[in-house]
This record gives sequence, C-alpha cells and structure tokens, in this order.
Amino acid sequence: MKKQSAPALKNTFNIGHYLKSQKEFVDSHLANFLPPLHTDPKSLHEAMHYSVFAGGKRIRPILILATGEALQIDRNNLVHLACAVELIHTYSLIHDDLPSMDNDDYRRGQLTTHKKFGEGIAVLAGNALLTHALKKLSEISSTPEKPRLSLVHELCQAIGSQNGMLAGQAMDLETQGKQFSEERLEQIHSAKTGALIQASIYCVGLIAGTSQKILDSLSSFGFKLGLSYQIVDDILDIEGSSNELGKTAGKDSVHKKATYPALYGLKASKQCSIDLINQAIHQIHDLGPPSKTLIELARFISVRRF
Ligand code: GRG
Repeated sequence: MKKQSAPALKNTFNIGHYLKSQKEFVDSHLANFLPPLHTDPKSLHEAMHYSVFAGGKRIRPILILATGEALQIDRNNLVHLACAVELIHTYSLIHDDLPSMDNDDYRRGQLTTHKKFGEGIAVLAGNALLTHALKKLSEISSTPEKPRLSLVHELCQAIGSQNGMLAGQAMDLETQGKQFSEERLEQIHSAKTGALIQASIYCVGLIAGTSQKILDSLSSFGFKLGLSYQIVDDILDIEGSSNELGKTAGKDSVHKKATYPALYGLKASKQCSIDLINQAIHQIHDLGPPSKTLIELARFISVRRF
C-alpha cells in the first residue's frame, strides 16, 4: 500500500489578526503616554497627537511585544518601551517629510504634519515627541535604574549621529544623485532604519535581564531584520501605489536615492530581504517555541505589501 505522508500541521497563526490586536493594544496606551491633548501649548500637543494617530502599522512596538513573548516577559512591562519607540519613529517621519528633507505632502494616508500645522510646529512636534519619549523612558518604575539607563543609552545611540538614524539620514542626503557602493548602501540603510529596530529588540532583552549571549543573538537578529525592513521599503516605493502606502510612491528614483533596487534590481532585492530574514531567524534559534510569533512576524516583514 502506498504510504501516506503525515498531514501538514495546520498553521493556526493569523498574521492579520495578530497585527490588528497588537496595534489596538499599543494604541490603547499611546494616548495616555503622550502629553494630554488639550493642554497648552495646544497647537504643539495637537500636532503630536495628530502625527502619532494619523495611522501607522506600529511595527516597532509590535516587534517589542513579540520579542517579549519570546523572552517570556509580561507585555505590560514593555508598554513604556513600545510607546517611546513609536514616538521616536513618528518624530523621524515628521522631520523626514519636511520641505528641507523629502518634502512630502502625505504620510500614513493623511496630510503631513507641516502641511497640516505649518513647518514651525512640525519641527517642534518632532522634537517634542523625541524629548517626551526619553523623559518617559527614564521614569519606568518597573525597570531597575541600571537597565533603565542602559536602554535610554541604547536608543540614543541608535538614533544619533554616530551610526544611528541621524547618521543614516545625513549619509542618505550626501549620497543622493551620486554613485554608491554596496558597503555604503548597507551602512546607510542599517543606520537610517535598522539601528532603531535593532535597539528596540535589544532593549527588550535589557528589560528582561537576559544573558549576554541572548542579548547578542537579539542584536544580530535585529540588525538583519532592520536592514530587511528598509530593503522592502525600497521595493514598495517602486511596486506600491501612493494609496496603498499612504505616502507618495516612486520618490526614491526621482530623488536618485541609494536603494537596493537601484543597485541590484527588484528581483535580487526581494531575494536579499528574504535571505536576511532567514539569517535573522537562525540567530534566535536558541529561544525555542516561545519565539514562534517573533519568527512569523519576521517572515511577514520580508514579504509585506504595505
Ligand atoms: C532632524 C531635520 C532632522 C531630520 C531627521 C530622523 C530623520 C530626519 C530621518 C530618519 C529617516 C527615516 C524616516 C527612516 C525610517 C524609514 C522607514 C522605513 C519609514 C517607514 O516606516 P513604517 O513602514 O511606517 O514603519 P509606519 O507609517 O507604518 O509607521
């Protein structure tokens, strides 16, 4: 008799439902995390709330929660970190959209902050989100002082001018319209987008008080995942519509930006993002079954369509 192969186990994990429920959890805390909406100066607080709630997938906070699940810590201990990272990310988007940067009219499907509130308030709203995030992080009562200081340090490093987000943005501006090498491209993407994602994941390890070995694995995982995230962002800029993306599509080639598709083409860029995710997943092999959701999320990131 012909042998039947064992039926494939049903994968009951639904990424769509998961992302929706985690986003709702994050959003339910973000409003209280921000300074109250109707307090002075009203225009500034209104612009901060507007920018944060204009939309957004909340991928970084969701990665933080999934990393927490992998390390088996209570997600309530990660709320401050998740909200702070989303505020920092939103600050970067507000400034990235300014006329002196990418000069965009739409973000997250809404008017950009400077289009809605004017350039002055938009600059201040970005600065205020960053400052508020760091203040709130320094106050987390559930995390002892030493790791709390370390996580503020890690995040500042990740968004600063020495290989952090600001470095990446500056290198991005310097490289526009010029020839660039493979190494330079990886450096720009890792700094501009990867570093904050990497630090977000690493900081969960700090809050969990995990071993240096696991911290190192989380760091390698986050590095590869963060780089893959920006490669997919480059791909979507070509393949996605402005409607799907909630921002103007096709701007990278107009601005002659350093991107993976510009250097390698679309097909090789897609393969590269998938390869990076497979390498990333390999890094957290030792975390075992609790990392299942984090792995699903990483896989989704390499093939996301929005
Ligand atoms: C200080 C003037 C001044 C400018 C700084 C910080 C900065 C400008 C730019 C950072 C560069 C940047 C915006 C990087 C992030 C790239 C990226 C992948 C953005 C999209 O992130 P998603 O897909 O977006 O998570 P949503 O809207 O879902 O949150």
